[in-house]
Amino acid sequence: MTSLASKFRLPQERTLRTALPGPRSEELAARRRAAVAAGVGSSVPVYAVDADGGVIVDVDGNSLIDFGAGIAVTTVGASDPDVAAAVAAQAARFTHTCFMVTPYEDYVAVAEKLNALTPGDHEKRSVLFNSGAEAVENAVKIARTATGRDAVVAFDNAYHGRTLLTMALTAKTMPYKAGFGPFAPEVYRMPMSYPYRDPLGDDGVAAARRAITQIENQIGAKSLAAIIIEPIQGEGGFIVPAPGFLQTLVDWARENGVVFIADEVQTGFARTGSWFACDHEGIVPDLITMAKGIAGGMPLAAVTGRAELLDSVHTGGLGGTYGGNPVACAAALAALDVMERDDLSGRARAINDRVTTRLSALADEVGVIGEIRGRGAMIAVELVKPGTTEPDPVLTKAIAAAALAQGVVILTCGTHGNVIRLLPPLVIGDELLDEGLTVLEDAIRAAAA
Ligand code: PLZ
Repeated sequence: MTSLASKFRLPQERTLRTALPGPRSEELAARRRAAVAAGVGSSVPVYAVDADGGVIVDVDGNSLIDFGAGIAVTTVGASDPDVAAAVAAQAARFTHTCFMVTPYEDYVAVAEKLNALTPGDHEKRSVLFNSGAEAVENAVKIARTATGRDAVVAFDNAYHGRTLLTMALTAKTMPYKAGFGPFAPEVYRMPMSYPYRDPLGDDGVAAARRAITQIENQIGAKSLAAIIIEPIQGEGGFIVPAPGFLQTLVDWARENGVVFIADEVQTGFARTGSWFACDHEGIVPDLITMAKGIAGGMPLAAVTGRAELLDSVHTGGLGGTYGGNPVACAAALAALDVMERDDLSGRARAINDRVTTRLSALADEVGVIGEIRGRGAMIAVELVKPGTTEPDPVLTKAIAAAALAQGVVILTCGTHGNVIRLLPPLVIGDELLDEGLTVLEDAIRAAAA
C-alpha cells in the first residue's frame, strides 16, 4: 500500500490546528442555519475544503482521518486522479445530452461492465439512475411488470432510501419515516437473521424458513413480486445474516416465481472484499441495485439483472433526465478500473484483518463491546451495557464524538443507534488506519471507564 502513497496530493496525516469545529466552520454553521433546511443533518460539524486518500481537510486547516468515506462512497478516494481526469475530460466535451434523447457510448460501456461484474453468468441488462433510492424504486417497478404481481417483502432493520416507496421499505421510523406517511402500499416486513440478537442464532436456514412461513401465511407466493434485501444490512447495523439465510430465500424465490433483489447500494464495489457481498456466499440475485462506490463520488446508480426481467418493461417505461449522466459514467469507468488495477477488494480484506485483530483484543479488555462483525472494510462494533446485550446508544454517540474531537470521522448506525461503523476509503494507508484505530480505541476505553 505504501507504493500508493506517492499518488496522493495531500499529506496523509491527522493535523489539528483548532478545536473541532474551528472558527471558520462555526461561521459556516451560522450561515447554514439561516439558509439550509433544518431537516438536513450532518454527523460531523466541520466544513470540508479538500479530501484525498484517507484524509479530509476542513476550512480551518484541520486534517481529519476519514473512516466514513461519505457513507461508503469514496472507495477509490475523494479525488482519485484518474477519476478527476475522466470527469474533467468528459465535462470539457459535453456534460449532458440526456440518454433518452441523444445516447452516448459511456452509458453502454458502464452497462456492459456491470453485466460482467455482477454475480451470475446469465444474460443481463442494466439501466442507470442517479441515487440508490431511485435504483431500488426501479428494481421494484421491473419486478412488478415482469411478474404481474404487487407485493414486496423487505426485512427488519432494512434501509432502502427516503423516497415514498423506499421509505415504506425502510424499517426505522426516526429519522427516516416519522411524519412522512402515508406510505406506499403492498410492502410487508419479515424477520431478519441477526445472529447476535436472534434466538435462532447461526441457523440461517431456520431463520429463512421462519420468514418464508410468514410470507406464505400473510401474503401468498402468487401475490409476491419481489423480495428485497441488503446481503449485509447497512444503516440497520452492518448485520451479516447467518450462513444459509440468503441462499434459502433465493431458492424459495426461484421456485415460486418471485424476483430476488439484492440491494448492494452500500455493500457493492470492493467494499466487502469482493465485487459484491453476494459473492461471498455464491448468491445469484435476479436483480441487483447499486450506487455509492460505483463512480468515485459522482452520483450514479444502477439496476442490473436477468435480461428477460429488464426487457419485460415497455420502451419508455424506465428513465429520467439525468440517469446515467455522461460525466458520472466517465467517472464510473475510471473508478472501476482503479478498483481492478489496485485490487481494492484485496485491500478491503487486508483492512478487515488489521482492524478486527486490534478491536477483538480491545473487546477482551472492555466490557461494552457486544460484537465485532462485518466483511472487508465494512466493519461494525456493536456497543452494549456491560455484561448484557442491552444496546447503548448514549455510549456510542459519546465514542463517535470523542473520536471526532481528536480528528477521526466515525459514523454510527443500527436500529438502536448503538453501532460504530468503519467504512474507510479503501485507498487509506496502513499508518493512517492504525492511527485512526488508536484514537477510536482510546475513545472506547475512556467512554467505557
Ligand atoms: N440502499 C442499502 O445504504 C443509502 C443513507 C444515508 P441513496 N444509505 C445511506 C441517509 O441517511 O440518507 C442506501 C443504502 C442502501 C439504498 C440506499 C439509498 O441510497 O443514494 O441515498 O438514495
